[in-house]
Amino acid sequence: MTPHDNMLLARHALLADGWHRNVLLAWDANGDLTGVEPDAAATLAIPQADWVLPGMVNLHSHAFQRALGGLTERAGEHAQDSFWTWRDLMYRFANRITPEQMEAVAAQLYVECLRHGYTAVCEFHYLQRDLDGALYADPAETARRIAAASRQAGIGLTLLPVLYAHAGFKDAPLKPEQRRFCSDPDLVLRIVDSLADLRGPQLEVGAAPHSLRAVSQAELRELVQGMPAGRPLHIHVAEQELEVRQCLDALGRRPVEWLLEQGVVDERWCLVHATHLTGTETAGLAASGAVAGLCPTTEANLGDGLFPLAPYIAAGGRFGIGSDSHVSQSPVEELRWLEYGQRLRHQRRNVAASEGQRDVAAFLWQQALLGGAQASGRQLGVLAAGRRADLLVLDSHHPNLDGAGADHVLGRFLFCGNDNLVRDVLAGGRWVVRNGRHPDQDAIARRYGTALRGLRDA
Ligand code: NGQ
Ligand code: ZN
Repeated sequence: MTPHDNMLLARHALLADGWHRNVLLAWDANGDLTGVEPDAAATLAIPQADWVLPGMVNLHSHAFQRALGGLTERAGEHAQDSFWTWRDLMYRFANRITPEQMEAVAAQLYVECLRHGYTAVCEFHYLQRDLDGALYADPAETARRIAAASRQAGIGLTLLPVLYAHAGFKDAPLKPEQRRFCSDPDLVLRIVDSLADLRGPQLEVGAAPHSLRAVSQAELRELVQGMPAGRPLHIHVAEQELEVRQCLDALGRRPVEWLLEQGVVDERWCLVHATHLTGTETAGLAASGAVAGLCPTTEANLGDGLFPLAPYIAAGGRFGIGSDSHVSQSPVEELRWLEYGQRLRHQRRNVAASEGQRDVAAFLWQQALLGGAQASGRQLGVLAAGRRADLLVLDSHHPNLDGAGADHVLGRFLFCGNDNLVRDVLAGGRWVVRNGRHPDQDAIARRYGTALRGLRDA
């Protein structure tokens, strides 16, 4: 290590209150920022960069689904395709993948995420049992595979073992094709406990009741009460209208309405999708302090619907982004489509903004950072001393950024073209992408290719 390997002078860096000039960034061997000083003097020996911003958090991932990307885009011959017909195909795939293949697929995904500007991911991990539905000798076997993949890639991880106990409301028993997901609160809490050795600056462990479809009221309570204090809790909710109708029928309330009434939802929580909300639910979710986990490309791909972003922002609601099924691995695409969905819906422009922040790209990036950081349960999302050293250097020589001023650089980054403008990525104080390349991307891609061929022939 040369003396200045843990420093960077950013000619422009995006801090919590906007762009600052000549920001000297320093971090320690643990991967935490130790100094963030604007208006520093340039020293020749310190590496410099033009545009530096905090790395994005991907707050919702099912890593194994990366291997299904592009394979479910053919219209069925009988029923109209929907979220539910996609889910059948996804289940078939989920019932073939081995732990080795899961690790290879996740490593590939995480490298792609890093290369596009995500420096942390929350893994909503429900494929926990063997192909025949038995527990692995170590019940945390597949969770450890995900953690191993995150280490190979160098991405920060929030690992969320999932409670999945029913096929639907009214305690419907699991279907045979859901045998690999089967868990109860006790098992999830045991897995969480057994993963304690993995916790550290780059890895946190939370838990996730899968959805109100998959978890009863008593099971939800038992899991929440059994979790160590302060750990993140994520849940899928109100993604499809059928789910809302079934919830009304079974529980007499809409999903988010019911969940808020339980009196447990607070800042530890991330409500993933939360697509179908009444005005009262929108205000209630915003007031709870929880994060809405929005996954625009997957929600579009699966035909979910559009989140009521404008009233949610007006109510001060917190949100972040996730790539969920991984039809995209780019935060640019998620944020762009989050905004575009709203423009198409309302026939307006520049929806995601506030009184204090009228620059849509800056609003989206900063808000998704805050929400993502909160949902991750880790110290990140802001370039400030004590937070993780997770940052991106944009390619200032690309024509889209050439001559850009601070007032337009994020607009150009999010709303112009499809080249990847992320040039270098530092995650947890390590340069994991340099000049667009991850040092192990070829070996990881080879293992991914082997896994895919194995899955195809299985
Ligand atoms: C999942 N995906 O857990 O992978 C779900 C499908 C379900 C999304 N919700 C399974 N996008 O919801 O039952
Ligand atoms: Zn999901």
